Amino acid sequence: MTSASVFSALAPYGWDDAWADAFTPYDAEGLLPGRVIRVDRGQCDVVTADGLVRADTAFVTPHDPLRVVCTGDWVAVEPAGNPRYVRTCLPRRTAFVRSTSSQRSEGQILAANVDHAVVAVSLAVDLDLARVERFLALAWESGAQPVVVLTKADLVPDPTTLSYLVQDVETTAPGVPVLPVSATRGEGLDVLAAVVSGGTAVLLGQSGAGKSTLANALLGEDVMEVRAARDVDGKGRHTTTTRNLLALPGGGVLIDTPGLRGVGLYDAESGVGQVFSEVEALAERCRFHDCAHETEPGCAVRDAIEAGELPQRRLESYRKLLRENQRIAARTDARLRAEIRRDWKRKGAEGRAAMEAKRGKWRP
Ligand SMILES: Nc1nc2c(ncn2[C@@H]2O[C@H](COP(=O)(O)OP(=O)(O)OP(=O)(O)O)[C@@H](O)[C@H]2O)c(=O)[nH]1
Ligand SMILES: [Mg+2]
Ligand SMILES: [Zn+2]
Repeated sequence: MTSASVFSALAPYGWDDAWADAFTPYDAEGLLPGRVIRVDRGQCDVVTADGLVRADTAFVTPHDPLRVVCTGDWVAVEPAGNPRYVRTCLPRRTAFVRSTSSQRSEGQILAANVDHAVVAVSLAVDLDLARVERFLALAWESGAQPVVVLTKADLVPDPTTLSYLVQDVETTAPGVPVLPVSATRGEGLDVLAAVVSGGTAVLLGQSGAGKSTLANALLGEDVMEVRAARDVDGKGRHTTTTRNLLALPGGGVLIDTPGLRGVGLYDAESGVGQVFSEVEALAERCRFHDCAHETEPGCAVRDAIEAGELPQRRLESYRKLLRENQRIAARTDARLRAEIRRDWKRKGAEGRAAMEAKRGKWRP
């Protein structure tokens, strides 16, 4: 396969010179480059210059859940065989990771090599700013640029109300564009199409937020299944069940994901810092370096709250997410330490067995 034909086939999926460079050693082995568009129980669909290939991921299923093949990954696939195996996964540029549940400390990777994390928030239900902050912390942490889209803007016909809602989210999301959109009326879609045309975007948000409807609107055809209209928001079962990568006609790549009820933070300290950048900027002006913004004199954060410049809710939310992140980090540390101890024990046992075998004492 010539590199020109690989480029023309894969450029719509985000292939570029840097990926081609990273792939050089695998090219020499005769493997095919491709992008994972869906993962499903040990199998994945990979778009290659040869067309769509169903490949087995048994080769590249490590113990570390953050290194399992995921939608958006660039991989090297065997040119033939039944089944065909994914032989390696190229190092990721970015990765969106959440913790699997609040009880466990394992991370789950939701999408790889994403440039824009588009957080879909439905205007059909009350805004939950704390949830938006949580999504944004993980989005920043992933290395992608976050964008908030307020979906179903047609359900808020009063422009003043809509602009207040946008402002509320904007104060919650410093440095993040907030875009009201309506898939039914088309408002905001041109701006969103322009944003996502520059690379790979992932759509994230609660079930029923309208992610797949947006994906279809951007695609210009009904590729993704959409929930029945009477089953309006939230409660029902998820309509989208796998993460799907789609090449957009106007350029760019979109990953539609199943709705997330919530996202647990996973090692997201710098992401949290970015979501609350105005709080952290204020904190730098506190008299004490380790100010807890409680009763300390000369606290710039409390001053800003009293002056009405910083909502009290923001400070509380900031503290809550920082604490949650520390808990997760501590648990991850504890888990890693336990794994290391287990490893030592195993090595110790193996060493003893080997020695005893040498001395002729060991019985299998
Ligand atoms: N009024 C209005 N309804 C919309 C709009 N976009 C989506 N909806 C409706 O919202 C419902 C949910 O849309 P989906 O696109 O399936 O939501 P989703 O976020 O993909 O949901 P999951 O796949 O379960 O995560 C559907 O009934 C849509 O018709 C919009 O712009 N305006
Ligand atoms: Mg969907
Ligand atoms: Zn302070």
